[in-house]
Amino acid sequence: MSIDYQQKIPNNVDLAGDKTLQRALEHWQPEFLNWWSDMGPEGSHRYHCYLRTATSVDQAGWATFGYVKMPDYRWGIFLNPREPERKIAFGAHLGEPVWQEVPGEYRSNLRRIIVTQGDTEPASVEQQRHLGLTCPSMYDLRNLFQVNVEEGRHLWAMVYLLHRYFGRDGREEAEALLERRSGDADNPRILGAFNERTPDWLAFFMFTFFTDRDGKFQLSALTESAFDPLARTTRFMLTEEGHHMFVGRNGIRRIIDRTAEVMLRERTDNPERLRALGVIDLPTVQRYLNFHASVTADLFGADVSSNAATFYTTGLKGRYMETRLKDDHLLKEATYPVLNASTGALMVEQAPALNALNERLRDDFIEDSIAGVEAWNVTLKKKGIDFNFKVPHKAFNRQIGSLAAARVSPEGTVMTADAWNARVRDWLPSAEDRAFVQSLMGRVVEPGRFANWISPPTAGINGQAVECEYVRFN
Ligand code: BYC
Repeated sequence: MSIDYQQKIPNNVDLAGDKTLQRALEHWQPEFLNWWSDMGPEGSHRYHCYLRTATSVDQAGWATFGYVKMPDYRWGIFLNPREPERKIAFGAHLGEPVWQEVPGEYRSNLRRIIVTQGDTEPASVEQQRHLGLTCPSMYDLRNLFQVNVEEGRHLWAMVYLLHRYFGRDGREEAEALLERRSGDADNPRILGAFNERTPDWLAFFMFTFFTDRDGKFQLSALTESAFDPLARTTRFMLTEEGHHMFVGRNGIRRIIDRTAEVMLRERTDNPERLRALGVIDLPTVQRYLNFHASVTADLFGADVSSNAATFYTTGLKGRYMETRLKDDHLLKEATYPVLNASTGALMVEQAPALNALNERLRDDFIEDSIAGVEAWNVTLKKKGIDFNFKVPHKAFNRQIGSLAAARVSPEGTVMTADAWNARVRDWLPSAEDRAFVQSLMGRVVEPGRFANWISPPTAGINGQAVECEYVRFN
């Protein structure tokens, strides 16, 4: 179904057929635009940017490219088409038709999941709002803006569900989504990683590599939901998420590529010398990686969680690739391994699989992250550079769940707090590391030019040249 862009709010949910809902969302729209003006990408309001906008959810139309004045981006509401025969794939309602309305008894849990998901979207825009001022190229600036507008659209996706299915409570929650602020002491965003700063482009690429990957796994789990409108909207969000992870994966690869080039030319791996030459030494990249991987691992919640068990049993949130898994989809008798560090060493314990669903999703995420990082190692190996990036052990630097009580090295050794603190500068970015990376951040915006610390991409966006004028400053 094609999307009607003549409407105030582009949508494929027949908003015009529900005047009350349409009015409520048209009331929220200016509040969203005010928030975007205050908290969206700094200085971007007059720019015209080469962006993709969804014009339909099918293959042909979901990515239409053209220049768009940034605040005029058409944030809209797009759900994947309904599959009339779709059945619930897990939990107590296994085999029953999926729900088109919210069952009263699950209302509060479902609202909580949707609010938590929705909260991450504006949070990430807030975290990234200053990055345009220090972009390494016009190509990267465009990618940042693409990510930002789509996170804005993902907020719209959750706000639609809140308004459409949760009445007054939903409308209040939709307003609160525009009131919380990333990092605010009094009214912070809900989840930890979304209150961290994203102060530089290395952090941005790590965020899009790891934290958007949490998005991939959480959204995938929600595409299995028995609440069909949530499943259909997250399915479409996932198509957009792919580009965000591409930005991270490719951004880091280009940083590594550039550093490797200078290492080979100068025949050195000395971090001080490399820094003096204006590129980011690989151990610093690894420390950023350790930080973002561990903060993102926390986003999956506690390793043993009764919430997770309830969400699954009641059909609200499934596992990654639920319908492809070959088991009973009830998990009443099953167990799943979790780690316990209380004895001073990491011990594997079997927990009830239902309670360990956060851990399972975290494990799926880690496996996917390792595969992504391996691709960077292949790049280095091809160049003959002996350096291996590693995803830290999942118990490293945790703040959520039972492992938060333990101090564990990136290799997985349990340590005393003193011993851990003595090594932390080797593992996590220090203030000096961050200051150094910050010192490289200057604004490069001439088409086709790139900052010294990053290689150009191998291809432009949507078949355009790398030198294309992706952003017109006007
Ligand atoms: N920080 O039983 P637990 C994305 C809280 S990213 C702070 O484990 P549960 C994106 C928890 O709320 C995807 N608090 O919780 C990426 C609970 O609090 P209460 C976002 C945390 O419910 C990039 C308590 O600790 N989507 O899309 O099983 C850019 C007990 O924990 C944290 C979702 O997350 C934390 N990290 O699991 C833009 C999906 N972790 O109730 C976008 C929706 C836990 O005791 N959310 N807590 O006060 C969920 O499914 C679940 O809420 C969670 C938590 C998996 C996050």
